[in-house]
Amino acid sequence: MTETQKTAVIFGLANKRSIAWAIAQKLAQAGWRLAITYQNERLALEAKDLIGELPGATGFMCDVTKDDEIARLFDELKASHGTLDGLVHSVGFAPPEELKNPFLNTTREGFRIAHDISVYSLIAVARGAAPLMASGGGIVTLTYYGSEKVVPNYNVMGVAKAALEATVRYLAYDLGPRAIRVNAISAGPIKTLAARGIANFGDMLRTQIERAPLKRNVDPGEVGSTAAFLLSDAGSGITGETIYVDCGYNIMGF
Ligand code: NAD
Ligand code: 0WE
Repeated sequence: MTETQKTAVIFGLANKRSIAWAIAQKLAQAGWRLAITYQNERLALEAKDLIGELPGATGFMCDVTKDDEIARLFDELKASHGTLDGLVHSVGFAPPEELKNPFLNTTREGFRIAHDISVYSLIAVARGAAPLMASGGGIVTLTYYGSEKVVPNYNVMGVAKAALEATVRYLAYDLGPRAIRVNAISAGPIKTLAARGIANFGDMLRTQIERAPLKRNVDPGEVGSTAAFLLSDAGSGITGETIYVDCGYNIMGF
C-alpha cells in the first residue's frame, strides 16, 4: 500500500462475534493498516487466527487495567507503525454478579472494576495514543442506551456507560486543539460473548425488533461501518458525540 495508508489500533477483540472484529473488517476494507489487541494469553489463539485473515494486520496483547502493558503497547506501536490515525476502544466488563443482583447491592469492588475496565481505560489509551497522532486522529468507543434509561440487570454497567459518555466529551475538549476527535457509538443489543449468559437477552432482541422503527436488530457490520465513517475524513466535523446505531430504538417514547 502507499505511505499515506492510515493506521489504527483496536482494543477488545475476543472472537469473531466481537464488535471489535466487525469494526476491524470494515476498517481493513477501507484500506486501514491495523494493530489489534486482545486481553490475555487465553484469548491469544483465537484472536491471532482472526487477525491473520486481515492483510497487514498485527496482534498485540494488552490488559487495559495494567499501566505497564499500555505503555509497552504504545512503545511497540511507535517502533512498528510510527504514527497513528485511529483508535477503537471496544472494551467493557463488570463482574458477573453485578449484572444479576439488584443494583442496590452493587459492591465497592464491582463498581471499581466496572469503571476501571469500561471507563478509565479509555482515558489511559487516549493518553497513550495522542503523542502518536501527530497529524490529528480519531478515537471511537462503544456505549449502550442503559447509560440513560434503566435497562433491568445492566446495573453498574449503565452507570459506567454514563461515565464513559461524559469521558468522551471531556477527552474531545482536551484533544480537539490537536485535531483528535473522540466519539461514542451507542449500539443496539448484539449477541456477542459479552451478551452471552445475560438473562432474557433473547427477549431484548425480540423487543428491539418490535419497537425499533427499522423493525429489526442491528447488524455488527453497521456498527463497523459507522466506526469507519467516524474515523474517516467524512467525520471531520464530529467530536464529543454519541451516535446511535440502534435501528432507531432510542427515539421511541412508547
Ligand atoms: P466482547 O466480549 O466481544 O468484547 C468485550 C471485550 O472487552 C473482550 O474482547 C474482552 O477481552 C475485553 N476486555 C475485558 N476486560 C479487559 C481488560 N482488562 N483488558 C483488555 N480487554 C478487556 O463483547 P462486545 O459486545 O463486542 O463488547 C464490546 C463493547 O461494545 C463493550 O464496550 C460493550 O459494552 C459495547 N456494547 C455492546 C453491545 C452488545 O449488545 N453486545 C451493545 C452496545 C455496546
Ligand atoms: O455492554 C454490554 C455488555 C456488558 C457486560 C457483559 C458481561 C457479561 C459477562 C459487562 N460485563 C460482563 N461480565 C460478565 O461476566 N452490553 C450492552 C450487552 C448487554 O449486557 C446486558 C444487557 C445488554 C444489552 C446485561 C444486562 C441487561 C442488558
